[in-house]
Amino acid sequence: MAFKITVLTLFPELFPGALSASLTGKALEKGLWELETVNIRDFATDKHKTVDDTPAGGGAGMVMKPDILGSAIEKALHQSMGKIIYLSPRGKSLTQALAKSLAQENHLVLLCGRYEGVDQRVLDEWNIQEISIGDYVLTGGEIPAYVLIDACVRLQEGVLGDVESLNEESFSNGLLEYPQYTRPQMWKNRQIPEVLISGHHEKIKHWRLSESQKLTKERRPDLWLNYLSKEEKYHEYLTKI
Ligand code: 4GY
Repeated sequence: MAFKITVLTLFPELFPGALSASLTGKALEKGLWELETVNIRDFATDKHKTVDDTPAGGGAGMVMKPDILGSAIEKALHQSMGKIIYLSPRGKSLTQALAKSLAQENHLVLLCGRYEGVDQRVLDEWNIQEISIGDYVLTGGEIPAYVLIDACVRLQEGVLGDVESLNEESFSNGLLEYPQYTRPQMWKNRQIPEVLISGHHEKIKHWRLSESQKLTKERRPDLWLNYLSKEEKYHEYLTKI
């Protein structure tokens, strides 16, 4: 059964959007994943198609109405107990590990908020998991939905070619990617590092690992400490005494 994504949004025209290009687009055409959009506005019941209202207790902006969202969610869940996710800066961080776990679900239902967000009772009613793509505030959940979908779709079987699949190891080892080069060998007086044209595969492997470690140490001390504790703490300890 193909990996199914249902996006609940006020802007269904944004999908598949960027996801129709390249590997994710090819995979969609091949039926390796399935995309369904539900237009939240279709469930509005008044003649103005109202989907939002002012916040209880006062304050700026508008809140998405629970009754309308509830109908949209019930439609999305017809015949499938999909996992519902709300994209929000309050959520737990989207990591490669979380993407791997979500990629194993059969059906994800992604709720995209706008304005000040959705009525809390909707999140409580379905015990909806909140996921954040990072510590910044966007105008809606649609771009975070692209991000989550892309991260999960590329993990589906058959989406990446063999060559790209091998490369998958890189973030999974907890380190940042080593620098990549291609021809020409000399460009603007800059050479490709000698070792990479040596044809010496062991030396290349060692160079890449050490570049990955150096970059991770410099740029992402958080990842570096985690890497050390997982794979090297014991070794580090032995060499220091
Ligand atoms: N950051 N990670 C994010 C976001 C927009 C108003 C609630 C984020 O996931 N989502 O900034 N979302 C807001 C827009 C409703 C979500």
